[in-house]
Amino acid sequence: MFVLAPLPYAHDALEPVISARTLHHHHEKHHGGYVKALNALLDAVEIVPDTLEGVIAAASKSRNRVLFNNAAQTRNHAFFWDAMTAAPAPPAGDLAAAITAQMGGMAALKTEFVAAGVAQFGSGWVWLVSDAGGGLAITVSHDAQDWQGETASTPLIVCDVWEHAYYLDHQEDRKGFLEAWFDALPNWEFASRQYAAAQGQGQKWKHPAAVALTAA
Ligand code: MN3
Repeated sequence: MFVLAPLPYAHDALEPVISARTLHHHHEKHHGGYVKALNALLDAVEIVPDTLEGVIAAASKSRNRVLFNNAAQTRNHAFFWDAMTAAPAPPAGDLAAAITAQMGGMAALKTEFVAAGVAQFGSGWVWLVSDAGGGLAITVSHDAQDWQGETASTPLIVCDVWEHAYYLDHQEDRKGFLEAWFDALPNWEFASRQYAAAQGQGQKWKHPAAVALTAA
């Protein structure tokens, strides 16, 4: 079974952009709900890969939509929590240089990232990704869809633009949420590690593997 990991920071650590109330609902109820549903679905399947990435790939291949959605949302949320920080530092090193050279700097990157999130119709995710050659791009994915299987790129940061991510704190102002989020919460140290890993230096982020259940 897969486990809902605790948040890597306190529930009030991301205020005021993401309130403790939102984070409790989002982590325990939404993300926790996906994990619970995922485990229930896996109970009914005979062969279960022990990695979540394996489950997502198998569900995608067998067109098991409901399993795919719960597995991908479990993974998307775990990545989202890890790609934020309560103590942000600006991008540094190779990633900072790439943002300047390819995106025209942080202000231009923010404008493009926010615009992509605003233009996303309905629910989904906005990603900053890198290809194996260090090329940066902003992508959006719909609903539970993750970047896997769509492109060969590596995610650096992501923002959840489902309404449950911002409605309690920002109501319908998705643009305001995205702007405040981009300024305050991306973990650029995490993004730098992903950026290096995309180019073969170090390990990419992976969801924790399934844990074995001991028979009661
Ligand atoms: Mn969400």
